[in-house]
Amino acid sequence: MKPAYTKLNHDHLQFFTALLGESNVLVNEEEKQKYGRDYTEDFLFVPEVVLLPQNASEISEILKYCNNQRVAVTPRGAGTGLSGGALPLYGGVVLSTEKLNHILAIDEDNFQVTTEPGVINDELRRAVEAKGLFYPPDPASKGSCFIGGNLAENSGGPKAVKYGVTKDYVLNLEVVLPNGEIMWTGANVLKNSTGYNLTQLLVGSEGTLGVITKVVLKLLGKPKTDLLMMASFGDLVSPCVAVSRLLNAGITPSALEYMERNAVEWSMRYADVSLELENDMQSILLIELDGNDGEILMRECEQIYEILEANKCLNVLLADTAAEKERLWKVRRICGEAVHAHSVYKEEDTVVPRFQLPVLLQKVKEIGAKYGFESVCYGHAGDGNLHVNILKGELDDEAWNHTVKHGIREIFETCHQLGGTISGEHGIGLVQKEYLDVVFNSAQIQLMKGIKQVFDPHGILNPGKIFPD
Ligand code: 2HG
Ligand code: ZN
Repeated sequence: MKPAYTKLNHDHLQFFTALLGESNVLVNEEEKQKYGRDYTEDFLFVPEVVLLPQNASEISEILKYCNNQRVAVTPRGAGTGLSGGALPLYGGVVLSTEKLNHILAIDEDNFQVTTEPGVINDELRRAVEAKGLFYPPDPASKGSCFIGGNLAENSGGPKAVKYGVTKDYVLNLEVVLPNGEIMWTGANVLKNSTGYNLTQLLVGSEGTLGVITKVVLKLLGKPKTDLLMMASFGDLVSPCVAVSRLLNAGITPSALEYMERNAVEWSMRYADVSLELENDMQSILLIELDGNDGEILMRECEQIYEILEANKCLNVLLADTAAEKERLWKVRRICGEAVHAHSVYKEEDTVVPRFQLPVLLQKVKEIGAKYGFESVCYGHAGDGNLHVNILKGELDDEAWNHTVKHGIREIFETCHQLGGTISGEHGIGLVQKEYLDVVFNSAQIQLMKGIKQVFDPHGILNPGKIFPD
């Protein structure tokens, strides 16, 4: 049964205007439409109002009021998400965190940064780098996505293979609960065995348990140098085999990114970058090494050459300037946008233990052939995290809306059988919730729903996400 939420009326809008000021309450249709989309497929869910609070106490007042009035509230970062997490399914309020956009303190002694959620990932990274510090998680959309969205989805990115994902850097959160209560979840320390770990429960909870208003992140020292190689292969799976060999040889690259040919070509065209590709190239692997000693990296690079050669590599290019590295990275980072520009598509964020990646890749293609769809794959080979982009192409609406879903289910069942799961870094949100039963039984889903009930008994916060209808 769908929950019934209160529709907003004049009194509600007046309350919001008195609290936030007119300019922070958006009711204009065109503006509301902008907040009704994210990067997920071509969905549009228009909210009844968009609120732009500036601090935790305003967010507390909004949530307290909406909780009492049973108004649906959908928190939103930059709207770059790929699982529909920021879409206001039931209308109501979109609560944008864009005005909580300050880096509050960089603690150079303790290697920590305290920031608000509306800061862009790359701005934070650059601010700490200016002090010789390093915040590794760098999703492809780092130039526009917010730290708050990264926290909500537990985002990864290319550096995860060496440095881990967002959750590995979160020490403490200030969060506003649906009843308006403001609290810190942990402590600004590197070790903590004090009670349940509310901090990590909130990370990756997709804005369904509370609104994060501040975060304390752990930092590292900035590596002094890096190397980038592009290896091309004449088939689809050899790069994934090479990845395992390379890691087994004791080398831990700071990125191991996979792209199949179509992804490379479409991204080159979309980004206006030209690379020389061999005629028989079917896939590429980007390999980045980082560290403090260039000579050590060069030695590892030679070792990598040997491993690649032994694993059906056609050619290796070593990017020798910053501009060349940037060009290669641009092609990889823009994949999602390039595919989006090419065709309507559904994005599946599959993840398996990395040794199983060749098996997954082959199964994805077989399942595509069985159900009649084409896919373009790219992703984080070092993490076993493959983004499977299923293209609408020539498929009719019936096939797109129904048949393809059976294929997606089969892909997810394959992930599960291989010891993996249905999202590595994009979240369940709206688009994957109907497949949650592939990886969780009803006892597990009930346990999670129970947690949601404790935090949000009236179900006002980001309704319609994660759990199947
Ligand atoms: C990718 O690997 C990303 O291309 C896209 O997962 C997600 O950064 C993003 O928004
Ligand atoms: Zn990714």
